[in-house]
Amino acid sequence: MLLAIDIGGTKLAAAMVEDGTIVARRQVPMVTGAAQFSTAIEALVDGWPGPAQVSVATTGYIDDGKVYPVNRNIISFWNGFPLAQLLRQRFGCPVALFNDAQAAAWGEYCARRDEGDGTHPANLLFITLSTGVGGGLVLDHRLRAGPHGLAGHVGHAPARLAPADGAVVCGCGRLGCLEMLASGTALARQASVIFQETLDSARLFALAADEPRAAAIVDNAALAVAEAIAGYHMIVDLDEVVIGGSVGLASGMLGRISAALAGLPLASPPRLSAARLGADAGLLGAAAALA
Ligand code: ADP
Ligand code: BMX
Ligand code: ZN
Repeated sequence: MLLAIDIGGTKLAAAMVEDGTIVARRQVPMVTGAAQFSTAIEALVDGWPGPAQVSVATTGYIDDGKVYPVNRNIISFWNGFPLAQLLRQRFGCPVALFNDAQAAAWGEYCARRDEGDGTHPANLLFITLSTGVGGGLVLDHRLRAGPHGLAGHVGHAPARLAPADGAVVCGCGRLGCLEMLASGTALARQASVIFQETLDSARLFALAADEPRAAAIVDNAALAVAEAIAGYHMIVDLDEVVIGGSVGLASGMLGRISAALAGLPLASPPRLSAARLGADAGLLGAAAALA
C-alpha cells in the first residue's frame, strides 16, 4: 500500500493508492502551523494500515528533503521545513517528495499515456490555478523538476497584464507575477477591492456569469494565463497544456483561457485540456512518480 499526500495552500489530502487506483481518500483544510500539521496528518491516516511507501505532492519547492516557499505568503512555516524526515520518522518507510504541480503534470501525462491510443503528448505543461498558480513540465516523456526543483513555476513568470486592483508585489518578492492575477487568492483579492466587500473566488465565478466587472476580472486572469502558455510554448514547444486546480476547473475557466489563447497570434498552438484526474492529479501523480 502506498500513501499519497497532497499539500496545498488551502487543503491537505491523503489517499491510499493500490495499483494506481485510489482506494480511500480523506481531505482536511490546510493548517497554519508546524505543530498542527502533524496532528492533521494523524487525522488523515487514522485507522489506515501502515504504508510501504509515502509519496508527497506539495506546494513549494523541494531541496534535499526540505520544503521551501517561492511565495512566502502561502504557508508561513514552509521555510526549510524537514518534511521528508518528519514523515520518515512517523511512517518508518521511504518517503518521496514532489512539488504539487510537477506531480500533477506527471499524473496527467501518465493518464494520457495509459490510454494507449498512441496520441499521448511527449511535451506537456500542467498549470494549477489554485491557492497559488503552479506548473509542472513533462518534456520528451520525462518529468523535469530542474536542478533546484523550480522547473515549471509558471505562477512566477511575468504576466503581461496588471491585476484589476493595480500592481501587487508577489510573495516571492517580484512585481508582475501571474500568481498575483490568476490564483484563487488573487481573484478574491481583486474582487474584494472592485466590489468593496469580501468575496471569495467561487463567488466571483458565480457573479462572472452575468456581471460585467466580475467577468472582466476573470477574463483578465484567463488572458494572463493564455499569455503565459504562449510564452512557455515558444520556449519549450508544447504538445498539450492541462489546466487543473479548483480555479482552473471552475465553471467556464477553461473556455475563457481557450478563447484568450485562440485570440493570440501563436504558431502551432498546443492542445488545451482540463485535468482528467481532477482534484486527484497531485495524489495520483505522486503515486505514479514512484512506480
Ligand atoms: P490547493 O491550493 O490547496 O491545492 P484548490 O485547488 O482547491 O486547493 O484551490 C484553492 C483555491 O480555489 C482557493 O483560493 C479557493 O477559494 C478557490 N476555489 C475553491 N473552489 C472554487 C470554485 N468552485 N470556484 C472558484 N474558485 C474556487
Ligand atoms: C506557488 C508555489 C508553488 C506551487 C503553487 C501552487 C509556494 C508555497 N508555492 O506558486 O510551489 O506549486 O503555488 O500551489 O511557494 P497551491 O498551493 O496553489 O496548490
Ligand atoms: Zn511571484
